[in-house]
This record gives sequence, structure tokens and C-alpha cells, in this order.
Amino acid sequence: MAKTTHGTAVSLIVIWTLLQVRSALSKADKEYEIPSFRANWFKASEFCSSIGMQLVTITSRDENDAVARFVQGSDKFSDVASSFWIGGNDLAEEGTFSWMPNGRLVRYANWSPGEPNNTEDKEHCMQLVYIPRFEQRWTWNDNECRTNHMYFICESKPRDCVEQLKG
Ligand SMILES: [Ca+2]
Ligand SMILES: [Ca+2]
Repeated sequence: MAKTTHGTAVSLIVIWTLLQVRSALSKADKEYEIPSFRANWFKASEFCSSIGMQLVTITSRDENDAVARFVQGSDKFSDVASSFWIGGNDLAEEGTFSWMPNGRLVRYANWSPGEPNNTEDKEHCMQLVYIPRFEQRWTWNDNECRTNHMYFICESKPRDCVEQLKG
């Protein structure tokens, strides 16, 4: 009996450890994609969902760097000026930005100097910007959500615990 209990405990520890490793891996292995057409923020968000992904969320410097590296390696990158929709907005409450895919407040932020400036009270959707002549290197701007001419970045959805157990 004692032996069985011990065996069960060991199995549980092994399973728990595997899940931790897997969760660490899946974090590092976030997949990104830049569809090859331009859209407004809403269409961008819809399109990411339609391919089982979501507009990208960026919650750390490391993640901002990882997204920047991905964009640089893509054929949508221009070293003169590049802007891409990302998954945050302040549509619910002016000035309070949240990540739409999970509803979390934007805590880590990497705004360009003077942004977000909500120009003409019309700018509510977030974009990642690379415009070196303005000293903007992978920083963020708020822009009009209905602006149609932006590429956008989708990311793989986080797998929840149930999905992880199902494998
Ligand atoms: Ca705004
Ligand atoms: Ca702005």
C-alpha cells in the first residue's frame, strides 16, 4: 500500500515536471505570423482568429525583442519605415490600454516618445513601429483603428491547462 502511494506520488511529480517543462517550452516557442495583406485593426484581429491565432500581445522587453527579430526576418519588413498592428487598444476606456486577446491591462509598455497621444481623440489601437529616421525602433504608437493600410502580427494562442493535459 505504502509502495503504491509512493509510486503514485512519484508519477504525479513526473507529470507535474513534464507539464512545467512543456509550459516553459510553449512560452519560448510562441509562433508568429504576418499575413500578406494590409487591414484595419478589427479585420486584422478577425483574421488572426480565423487562422486559430490572435493579434500579438507583448508583455516584456524580451517579447518585444522576439517580435522585432521575427519582423526583421520577414518580407514585410522595410528598414525605412515599418508599422504593424499589435493586439492592444484603449477602446473601452480612453487612456487605459489593454490586450484584447486576454483582456489584461498593458503593464509593460514600450511607447515611442510622446505616445500614446490620441491624436484628435481618434487613436485607440496599438502598433509596433520601426522608423529609424525618427529614432523609433520597435516602439509603440496609438493609431486610428480603422486605418486600412497596416500589416499585422498574429501569434499562436496560449494553450490552457486542459489542452495541455489532453496533449
Ligand atoms: Ca485613445
Ligand atoms: Ca499616436
